[in-house]
Amino acid sequence: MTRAVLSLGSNLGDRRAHLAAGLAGLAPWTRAASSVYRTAPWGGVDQEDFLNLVVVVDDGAAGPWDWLARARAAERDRDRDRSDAAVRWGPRTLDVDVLVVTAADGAPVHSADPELLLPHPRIQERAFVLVPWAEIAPDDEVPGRGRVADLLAALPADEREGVHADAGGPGARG
Ligand code: PH2
Ligand code: MG
Ligand code: MG
Repeated sequence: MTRAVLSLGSNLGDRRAHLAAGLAGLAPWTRAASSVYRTAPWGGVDQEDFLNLVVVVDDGAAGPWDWLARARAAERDRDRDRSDAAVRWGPRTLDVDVLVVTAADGAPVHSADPELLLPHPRIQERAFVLVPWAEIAPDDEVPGRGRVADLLAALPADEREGVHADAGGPGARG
């Protein structure tokens, strides 16, 4: 079995529909899904708020590149722009990021491939990742960095304050 934690985000078009489709695509492997959060844009680009959530997935046969392929497939399904014209940290119909992967023997998977950096390099800077993750798996370890709940507690208050429970409620099906 490999377990992975994925972050889903959307701030372009019908955000709820994009997230719901992403969740549906990942449903065969999903063990836990956080509720939906409305989050201030991270990264300095002036844009609409995002909706974000986190899922825990597992699949005995899947390696890290399979999780990336499934994430990319979910993005393609929502016509995600991956051209050079797309702004770094700019608006997305659907973004699915692989945060961490754990091998069958419990060992964390590390990857320095620029296409798939594991663990994801910016987890500890992002309340939009840590708040939903801490809701469903606060004791998860980010290899080399610490426990999810501790990383969240260590964030500056203004970063945490940009993340709010979404009125649409859990599961992004509304
Ligand atoms: N994704 C980005 C850039 N900035 N900010 C928030 N709040 N949530 C995101 O998912 C996000 C972002 C590009 O992937
Ligand atoms: Mg991404
Ligand atoms: Mg991203």
